[in-house]
Amino acid sequence: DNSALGYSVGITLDRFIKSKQDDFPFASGELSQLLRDIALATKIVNREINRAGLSNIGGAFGQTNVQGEEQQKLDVVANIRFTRALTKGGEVCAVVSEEDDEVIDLQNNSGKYVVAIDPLDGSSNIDVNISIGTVFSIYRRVTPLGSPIQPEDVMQPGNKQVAAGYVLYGSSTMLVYTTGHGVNGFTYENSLGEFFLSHPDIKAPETGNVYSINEGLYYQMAEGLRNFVCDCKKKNFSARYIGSLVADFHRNLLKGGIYIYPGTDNNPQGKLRLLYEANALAFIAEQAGAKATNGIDRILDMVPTSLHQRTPLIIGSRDLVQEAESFLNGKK
Ligand code: AHM
Ligand code: MG
Repeated sequence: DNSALGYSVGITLDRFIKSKQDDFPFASGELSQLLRDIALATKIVNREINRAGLSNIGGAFGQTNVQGEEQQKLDVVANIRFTRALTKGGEVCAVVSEEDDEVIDLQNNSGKYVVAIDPLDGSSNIDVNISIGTVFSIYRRVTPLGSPIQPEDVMQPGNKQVAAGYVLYGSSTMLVYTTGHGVNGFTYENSLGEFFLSHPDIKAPETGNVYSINEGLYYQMAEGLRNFVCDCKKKNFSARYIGSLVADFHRNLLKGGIYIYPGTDNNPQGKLRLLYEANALAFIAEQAGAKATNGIDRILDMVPTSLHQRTPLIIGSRDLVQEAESFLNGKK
């Protein structure tokens, strides 16, 4: 029962977005519409994911297309679905996607917003029926409406995000997002085809006893982080690592814990991407009272220098992130 929080029970995502829009009568409603566009694409992608295991026997289900072509990979399908929704919606002028080397210029110079997206994250888990996710960031363009998009429209630091969210395709499908006024989570009801507010005003625990890191990288990471990992073990923390960023992040956000993707000897900037992975989750983390750093700087203050730039990521419960930073910087 959410009534104590001022929400009626059973509020749908559409209604929730509308109720927030009503707080800003002079706003144009384009951001609200953009969020709805993303939610609709999410439902389509969710349907494709649910069918994924059937794709090899697709012929029997009429799923091979008329040309008899092989099914496209799910991450490619998700990319097409999201870019199509963003193109048709009309609020967006440019998209940065993990699946595309270059910025996608939607040739819509009246679009106010720029979207950075990882349409389907957790590639190693896609084929094996394990939780995967979508991550997105929304920025307002900085150059004048009506003019062609410029690099500065897409290369904005995370602290300029106007909204960010993720979708977790897990045992249930959830959409979690922020517009800078707290974090709210919605769970998908399959038979009704609707997201319902299930996790209003998410607040992350200040600490926790879960650490999430690919320990296979142990001998390649900084000594300070190794010491932090050892400290977690000494404290009898639980190790939990799905290998899908959204799923690992979501668990730690709700239950308390820390996720680390470190820089390594071979990859000093780690693996994760600043523009469409780290920034969105950092914004959500901070809005929920958690923290995100690259070990030196706040993620949200990093000024991007390239589209697909990587960054080490330490994210999660406030106290644990501070602790990891102290170890990393040799203060412990
Ligand atoms: P991807 O964009 O190729 O899917 O890679 C990102 C994923 C994250 O979801 C996950 O946290 C990380 O890679 C896992 O990497 P590793 O297998 O090196 O631990
Ligand atoms: Mg990814």
